[in-house]
Amino acid sequence: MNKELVKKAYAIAREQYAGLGIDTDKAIERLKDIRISLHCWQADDVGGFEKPDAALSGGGIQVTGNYPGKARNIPQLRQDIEKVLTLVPGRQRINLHAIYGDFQNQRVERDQIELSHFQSWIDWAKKFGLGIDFNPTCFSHPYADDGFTLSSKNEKRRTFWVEHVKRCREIAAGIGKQLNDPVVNNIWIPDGSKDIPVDRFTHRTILKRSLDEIFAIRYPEEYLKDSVECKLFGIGSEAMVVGSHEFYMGYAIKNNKLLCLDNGHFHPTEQVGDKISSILQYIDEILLHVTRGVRWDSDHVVTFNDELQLIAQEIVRAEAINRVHIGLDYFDGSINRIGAYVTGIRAAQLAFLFAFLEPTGILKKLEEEGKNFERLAFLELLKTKPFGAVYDYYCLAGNVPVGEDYIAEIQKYETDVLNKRNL
Ligand code: RNT
Ligand code: ZN
Repeated sequence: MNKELVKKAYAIAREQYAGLGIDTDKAIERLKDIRISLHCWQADDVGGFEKPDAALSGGGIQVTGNYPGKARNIPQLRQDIEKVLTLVPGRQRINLHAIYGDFQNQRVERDQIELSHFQSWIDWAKKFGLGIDFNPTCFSHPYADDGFTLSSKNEKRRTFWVEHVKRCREIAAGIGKQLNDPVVNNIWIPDGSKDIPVDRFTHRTILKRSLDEIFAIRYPEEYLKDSVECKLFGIGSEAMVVGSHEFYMGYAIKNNKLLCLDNGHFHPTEQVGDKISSILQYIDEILLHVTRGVRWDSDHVVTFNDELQLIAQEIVRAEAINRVHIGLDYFDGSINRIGAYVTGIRAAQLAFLFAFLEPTGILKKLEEEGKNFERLAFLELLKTKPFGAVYDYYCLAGNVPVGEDYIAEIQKYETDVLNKRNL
């Protein structure tokens, strides 16, 4: 993109927004503070680096597509993320799953993992100024093949998973200490049943007990933040998911935990954006798993759609940016995976920028005066204001490709790097 044109367009946008009482420079400053946690699992379809390979299974999640160039080892995955970082403005975080440890081609059972397996990630993250977040991996494992982990009635299996998650917390706290930056450790388990169960109650009682055991150890909040993620249904858990919204919301409120809201984990007509202002009345901080469901929890690449806009608007309107951690959670193996990352990250950033550029004061006043046509008209007009020019300028200032220029960069990476991986 022509730099002078980007600057000119920004100058006009700045004037237009100033007319609405919005300072675009300030909006860009606010956007700089938004750190997005990049889910490492988009680069390799949730494969990880365990030996032997943990084939995605027993997890209530599914990746489709077989686009060439998938990262097959840690150097490749890091190389991909490093590329991504050159194509998006701002500073980000990296979100690791336990199966992505640096196991040096050795078999390390999940109840044996240690901080040392993640040391090379910590060193790498430091080099790139990235924060880290973490996730226990309670799926893709023989002990998850009957669909139950932390809520299992099989005590041997249950204690195995309790130990795994305990170790993940210890690792996460260790990472947080080394980086001097809290790590969000998010617990999602696939537990549930395909067909109508008769004993939901006991599974939920067991899950509660497992979580109590896991959280019995306290770690300093400056190093670790614990989060729990609910789900409505998954593949193979259509009839009941043990860790439902009610379950985890109750648990998080009672035990002072973060609640993770994955916007693919609700009924398609529910809006996560609407839930935020309710949950924030009772819970200090939330974690977002930003995704895009198409008809179901399909985890398509995030786009700048109504759902994402509402989520960002509601956070900004509630002045709750400091209480929200933003992570991405999608996996599309049918397109260039680096392109999937960058498109989704940019969409998430754009949603927050759009929210920062809203004249909320004017809109609130109209609402309080009962001028609801005017409110609606205003909201519609905002959709065609030149926020794209502001985002382009942010990219220019951040020294990353502006607009469609990033597409060519990814095409080049595909030719130079990704396609060579298949030889
Ligand atoms: C699955 C959950 C969970 C996973 C990751 C890989 O439905 O959304 O967050 O996607 O842990
Ligand atoms: Zn999720």
